[in-house]
Amino acid sequence: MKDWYRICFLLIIGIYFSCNENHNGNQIAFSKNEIQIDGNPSDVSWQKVEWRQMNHKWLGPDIPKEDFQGKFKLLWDEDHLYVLAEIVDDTLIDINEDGLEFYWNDDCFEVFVDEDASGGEHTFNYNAFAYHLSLDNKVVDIGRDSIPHYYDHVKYVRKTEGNTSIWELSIDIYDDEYDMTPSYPKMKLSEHKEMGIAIAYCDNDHSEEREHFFGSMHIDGEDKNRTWKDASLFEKFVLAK
Ligand SMILES: [Ca+2]
Ligand SMILES: [Ca+2]
Ligand SMILES: [Ca+2]
Ligand SMILES: [Ca+2]
Repeated sequence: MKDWYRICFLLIIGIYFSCNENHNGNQIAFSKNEIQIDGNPSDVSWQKVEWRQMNHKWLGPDIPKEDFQGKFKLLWDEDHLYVLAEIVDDTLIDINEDGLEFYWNDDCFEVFVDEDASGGEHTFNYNAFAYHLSLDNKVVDIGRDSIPHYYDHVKYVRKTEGNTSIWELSIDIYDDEYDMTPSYPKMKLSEHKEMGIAIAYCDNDHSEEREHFFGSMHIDGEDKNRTWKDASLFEKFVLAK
C-alpha cells in the first residue's frame, strides 16, 4: 500500500513539473549580468538559458538543412530585450544597395515586437515594430507615413564563421504612441510584463526575390507571410525573474 502512495505522489510531482516546464517555455529570463553586444555568445547570462527553434517555414519550398537552420535565445533587463541567434545559411547576399528598398529580399534577420502584447494590425503604425536587420547593420521598419525608415532602437553585432552567423541584439522598447522624435521616452521593463514577439529570417541565396522565410512559431492557413501586418500572430511571452 505504501508503494502505491509513493507511486501516486511521484506521478503528481511529475505532472506538476511537466506542466510547469511548458509554462516556463513562454517566460523570458531576467539577465542579472551585463550582456556585451559583440557577437560573442560567451556572456554568463546566455549560458543559463535554452535555445528556442525558428524552424517554421512561412515562405518558399522545403530545403536541406545546409540551406537554413536557426535558433535563438531571449533575455531581458529593465532597459532592454536581448536576442541571441545562431543562423546557418549557405550563402549570404545583399543585392539591394539602398537599405530602404526591397530589404526583405536580402538576407535579413527580423524581430517583431508588440510591446503590450495587444495583437492587431501594425503595418503603418507602432502598435508593433517589425525590425529588419540587414547584413550591413541597418534597421528598417515602415512608419506611420507608409514609408520605410531607419531606426536606432536595435543595437546588434553579427559575427560570421563559415556558414554560421551569430547575431547578438539589444532592443530599446517603445510603446505604441511612438512618434519618431529623438526625445521619445524608452520604456522601462518589469517582471510579469507580457510582450508579443516573433523572430524570423529572410533567406535569399541566388535569386532576385527572397527564397525562404523562416520564423519562430506556427502560423495557420495558406498565407503565412502575415507577421509584417498582423501582431496577433506573434507568440506571447512573459518577463520573469
Ligand atoms: Ca556577447
Ligand atoms: Ca540559404
Ligand atoms: Ca501593441
Ligand atoms: Ca542566404
